Amino acid sequence: MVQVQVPFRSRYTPPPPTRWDAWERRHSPLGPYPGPNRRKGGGRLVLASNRLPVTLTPKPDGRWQSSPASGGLVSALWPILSRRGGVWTGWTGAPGAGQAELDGALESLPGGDRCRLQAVALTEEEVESYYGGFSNQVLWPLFHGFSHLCRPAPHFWESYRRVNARFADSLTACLRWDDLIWVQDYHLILLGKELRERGLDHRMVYFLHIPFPPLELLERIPGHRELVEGLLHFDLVGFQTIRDREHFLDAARQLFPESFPPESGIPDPVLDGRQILTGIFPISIDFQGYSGDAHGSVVLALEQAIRNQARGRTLLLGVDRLDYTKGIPEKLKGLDLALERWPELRGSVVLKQLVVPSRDTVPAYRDAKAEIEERVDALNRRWGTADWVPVEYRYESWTRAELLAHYRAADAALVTPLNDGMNLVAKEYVAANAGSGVLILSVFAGTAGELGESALLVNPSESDSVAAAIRQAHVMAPEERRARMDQARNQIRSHDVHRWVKHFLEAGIRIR
Ligand code: ADQ
Repeated sequence: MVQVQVPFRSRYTPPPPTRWDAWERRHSPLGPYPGPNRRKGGGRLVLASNRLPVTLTPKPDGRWQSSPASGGLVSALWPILSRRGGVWTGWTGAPGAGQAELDGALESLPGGDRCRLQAVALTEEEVESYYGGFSNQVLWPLFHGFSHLCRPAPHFWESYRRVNARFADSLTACLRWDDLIWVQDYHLILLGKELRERGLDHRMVYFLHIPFPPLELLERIPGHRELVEGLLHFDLVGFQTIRDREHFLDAARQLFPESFPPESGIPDPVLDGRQILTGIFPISIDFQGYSGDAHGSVVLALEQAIRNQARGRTLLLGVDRLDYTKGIPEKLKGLDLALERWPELRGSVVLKQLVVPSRDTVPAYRDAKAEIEERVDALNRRWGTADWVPVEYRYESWTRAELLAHYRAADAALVTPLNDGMNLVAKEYVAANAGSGVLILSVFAGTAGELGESALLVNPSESDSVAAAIRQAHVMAPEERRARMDQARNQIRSHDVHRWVKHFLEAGIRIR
C-alpha cells in the first residue's frame, strides 16, 4: 500500500509574519513601535554607569539624603538627557538598600519629566565582590598594567556577571524601541551581551574611560575571552587613545579571528553579521565652566590666601585621587632628587599635594596611602627647615572653589600618573589657570596626546626627568610659560566635553 503523506494543517491560521510582528510590537513592553522609518537610536538616551550622578545616604529618620555628583561627564550629559529625554541607570552608592526603597527615594528627587534616574540595587556582598572585587581588584589594576596587584577571588567573576545581568534586566524594563543605549566604563563590559541575549536589537554604544591592556596581560584573568566578546556586542566601542584601541583590536583579532573577515576591508570586527565600529574619543572637561568659575569672587579671595601662604615661593600643585596608578610616590622621588641636585630650589619651592580619599577599603589603596605618607615624612625630615616645609600634604576632599583657587595659584601642576586613561586634572588646571602656570605631565597620561607639546613631558618612573622638569618650571621665562599655556588652553577650549559627547553620539547614531 502506498502511504500518502498529508501535510499537517493546523486548525488555526497564523497571522502572516509581518502582521504578527506588528501586533507583537504594539503590545511589547518596549511600547508602541515608532515605525521602520524612525531612525534607530534617534530616540531617548539611556545611560548605564556603575554610579548614578547622585549618591543616596540613609538618614537617622529613615529617609534618604541625596548628594548630586558634579563631574564633567554629568554636566555634559545632563543637558542632553533633558533635551532628548532619557533614563540614567546605576547604583546609588547605598549598599544593601532594597529596590523599592531606592525607587521611592529617587522618585522624590526634583528632576524633569523627560529624564529620570533608575537605581540598580546591590547587596553588600555584591558591592564587595562585583565593585570592590572584580572591578577594582582585578580589572582596574590589570587594565592599568599593575597585574601584580590583581587579587581575583573565585566568586568575583560570577558576581560581576550577575550584576551586569541585573543592569540588563533593569534597562530592559524601561526601554523603548528607538532608544540609544550608552554604557560607561569597565564595570559594565558584559552589559551589551546581556542585552542582546534578551533579544534587544537596539543601537548600543560603549566608552572605556581607562586604558585597554595588551592581550598578554588580559589573558592572566578569568573571563578574559568573555570580556572581549562582551565588547563585540556593542555597535560602537570608544577608547581614550590610539594605543587602547589597538590593544583591543589586537586582542579581538587573536581571540575571535572569525570576526575579522578579510573581505570586509576595514580593521573593525563583525559579529553575527553586525559591523562594529571602534573609535578614539579623548574625553575632556567643561572648559567654559572651569575657566568661568575660576573668576568668581570666592575663588579669587582663596587664591590670594594661598599665594600669601606660599610667601613668594614657587608653588607646585598635585591633585590626585588616592590610587597607585597616579604616581604620587614617583612625584615625591622626583622632588627629592631636584632638591638634592639644585640647592637653589631649597626653600624656594613648595609642593602642595592633595590626595582625595578613594576606595580605601581595598588593601592596595591602604598600602598606597601608607607609602605616600612615609615618603612625605621622609622628604620633609630630610629637607625641611624651621620656616619651610617642602611638601604640604592633604588627605581630604576640596570644594570646587578650593580646587579652582589652587589651580589658579599654582605656578606648576605635577600630573605624573604611571598609567592613566586620560587625566582630567591636567585639563582642569589648564582651563582654570588663566595665568602662566606650567603643566608637568606624564607621557603615560592619555592627556599627553593633546597637551604633549605645551606641557613639560616626563617619565614618572625616571626621577631624573621629573626633577629636571621641576627645575625647568621654576626657572622658565614668563614669555615661554605664557606661550605654552595659551597653546594648551586653545586645545582644551576647542576640544571640550560637550564636543566629546556630540562626536561620540553622532558616531553612535551614524553606524549601521
Ligand atoms: P579618575 O581616575 O578619577 O578618572 P581623573 O581624570 O584625574 O581621574 O579625574 C579625577 C576627577 O576628580 C577630576 O575631575 C577632579 O577635579 C576630581 N576631583 C579632584 N579633587 C576632588 C575633590 N576634592 N572632590 C571632588 N572631585 C575632585 C577616570 C580615569 C581617567 C579619566 C577619567 C574620565 O582613570 O583616566 O580621565 O576617568 O574619563
